[in-house]
Amino acid sequence: MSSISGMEDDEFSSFFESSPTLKNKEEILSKLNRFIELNSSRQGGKRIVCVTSGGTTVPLEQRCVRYIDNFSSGNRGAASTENFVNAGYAVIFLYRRGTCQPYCRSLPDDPFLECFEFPDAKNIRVHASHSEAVKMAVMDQQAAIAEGRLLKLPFSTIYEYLQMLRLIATALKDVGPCSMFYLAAAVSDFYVPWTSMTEHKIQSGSGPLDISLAQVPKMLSVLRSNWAPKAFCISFKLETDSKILIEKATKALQKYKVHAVVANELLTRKEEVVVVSNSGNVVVRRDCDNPESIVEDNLIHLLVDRHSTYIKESHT
Ligand code: 9Z3
Repeated sequence: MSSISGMEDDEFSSFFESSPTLKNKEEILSKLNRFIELNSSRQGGKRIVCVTSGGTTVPLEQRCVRYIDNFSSGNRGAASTENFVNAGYAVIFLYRRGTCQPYCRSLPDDPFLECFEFPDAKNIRVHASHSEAVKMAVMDQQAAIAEGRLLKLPFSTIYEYLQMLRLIATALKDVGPCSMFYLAAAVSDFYVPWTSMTEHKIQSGSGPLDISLAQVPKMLSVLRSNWAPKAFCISFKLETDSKILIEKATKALQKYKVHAVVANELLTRKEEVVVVSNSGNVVVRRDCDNPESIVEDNLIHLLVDRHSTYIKESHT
């Protein structure tokens, strides 16, 4: 008889077997191992968090022209990464190419075009109005990377995302309870299996398009049961209908046995989230009196506390 996690393993094996191979797998692995080695050898042992950020794409053609996307600007992941680094964590930032990056919040949307000016043909300089923001962004990001506290790994497709997440989880296995997964990426629920995908661009001449999407195997189950069973694991639940949000988050908590589910509604996600866990639901808000404050400041504070308790309990 196959167990539930056995069935999930089978689903994942066939998902991975039919996935296009991850480009730069060896390079990613060597960066990851170096980063984890450096951080685990720090005095007192270092906490390492994998922050996922941005949406995964589902290609419709192997030589992809069209794809389905999942909404996420990457703001949550980027801001949370900064907060984790400030709290002393080493962060593996697994992000969708082109989405928000840590330390870039105060920069304009199009930094290259808006931040710089040419006093003459040979020189380029930062516009005075942006110089403080650019200085801070560059200094903070360079410091985090130079000190080995930030490793940035980009993905685009659901295939890349799941393969990279598995690599990270497997590499973090020995870090045990000191590792954390903070899964803020918006992950596709449905996809076109690579083997049944057309190679060339779909032609529009033959009328309406019918596509059949398969269900993406439930990554959370296998992450919890096999890939990183000792890690502290936080997942996210996004809904647009506030009436079902908490119920769906509670179901996810029970089903996947994660340590907490951060429930958020699309329209209010920057103002408040609800942390749903076995110890009850906690509403976390942005500090309204401070215009600089973001909800991630209070959220990461709470999760770091919970992680500390988890580490202590794991040692007893
Ligand atoms: C989230 O719920 C994130 O908080 C947001 C952040 C994507 C809303 P932004 O990137 O937004 O700052 O613009 N992420 C998880 C979304 C998701 O797809 N969750 C799945 C679900 O709700 C479970 S993995 O079913």
